[in-house]
Amino acid sequence: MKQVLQQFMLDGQALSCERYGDGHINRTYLVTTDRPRRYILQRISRAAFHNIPALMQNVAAVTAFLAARCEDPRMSLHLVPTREGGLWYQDTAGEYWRVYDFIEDSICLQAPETAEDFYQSAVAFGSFQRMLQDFPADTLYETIPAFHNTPDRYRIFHEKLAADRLGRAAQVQREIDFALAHEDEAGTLLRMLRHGELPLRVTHNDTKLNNVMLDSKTRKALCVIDLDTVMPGLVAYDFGDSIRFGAATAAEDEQDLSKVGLDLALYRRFAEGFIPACGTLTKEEIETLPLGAKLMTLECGLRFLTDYLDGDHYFSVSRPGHNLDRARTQMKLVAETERRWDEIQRIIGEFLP
Ligand code: ADP
Ligand code: GN1
Ligand code: MG
Repeated sequence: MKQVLQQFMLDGQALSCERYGDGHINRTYLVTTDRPRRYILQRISRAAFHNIPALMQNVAAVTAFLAARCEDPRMSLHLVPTREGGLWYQDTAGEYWRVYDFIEDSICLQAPETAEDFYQSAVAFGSFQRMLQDFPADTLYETIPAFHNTPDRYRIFHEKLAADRLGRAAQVQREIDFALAHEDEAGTLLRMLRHGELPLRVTHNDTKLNNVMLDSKTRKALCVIDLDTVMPGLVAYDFGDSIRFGAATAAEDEQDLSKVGLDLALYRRFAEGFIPACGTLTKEEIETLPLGAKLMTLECGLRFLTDYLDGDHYFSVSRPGHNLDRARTQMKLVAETERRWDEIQRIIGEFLP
């Protein structure tokens, strides 16, 4: 790791470099130095991203755009260049590395401790979306093509199911049946987009609570992180993915499904923060937020199940059956969303113009 760190313009000598955080995609390290400065070092996932130089151009453009609009430097991510002035370093094994300033005096939560924490994350993601309204969307490279194209996720699921490389399908017939029973509705948002009923915006696309930092003293929203999937998308994706993760009553990988439900007070609190912070949303955009929550949860469950069938190549796992446990919580959440659909619609209805 020393050799990797030497490539970057760090302030001072690196003293330690340890695994950090709970992301499922990149390999993240916290770097301390002999100065007060700390850094985040990341090995960018080659399983997830197939053109990392183009991804890094996106990240550099988005961070520069946001930094110009935020008065506090802790409010946007800051990339540390390599000694040659580059955005990343590629090692002899072909792995790509990047370094960010560590966002000091901040917290990153795996679940909201209070409804106010979740509200603050909603303000952060809504403001992020609003600030990027003037970003030139056509300059963004699509880091993961068809990322939230749920029908395309089904296409891949069918492929992996047919291959059944590890012979796992027979043991997960219930989950497969659940996925298949929901396939018909997977294309609803994309159909609306195609018919011109919803605008394409620049969205974050991975709005988990642990992709936002809150100020540890004020506990106010500070900075949105994990910008690898910033691409054109629908506002319902960002609303939906936040609800999927943060309004759930249990962790994404909870094994006791009786604990997995949807907290509608948190759902409402998120809407209260997110919708006004986005600025101008159309009536149709607001109306599709509940569907965004349902489809993002369905899609995520399907992706976990697909990765389980394929041998756990994509998401980091730390125990056997981890992706299957995750798929099960998402499916339970979809079922809960359906059971409470009228209440959910009513809540969002209160925000219609
Ligand atoms: P992944 O794509 O694997 O989720 P992230 O970029 O989200 O990777 O980073 C993983 C975790 O590392 C985050 O959830 C957060 O806890 C921490 N982290 C990432 N960047 C920073 C930063 N600049 N300052 C402080 N913590 C960070
Ligand atoms: C991944 O990178 P991370 O852990 O913030 C994934 C998201 C999933 C999420 C499920 C690039 O997010 O799409 O919703 O796991 N990111 C990518 O927890 O695939
Ligand atoms: Mg992350």
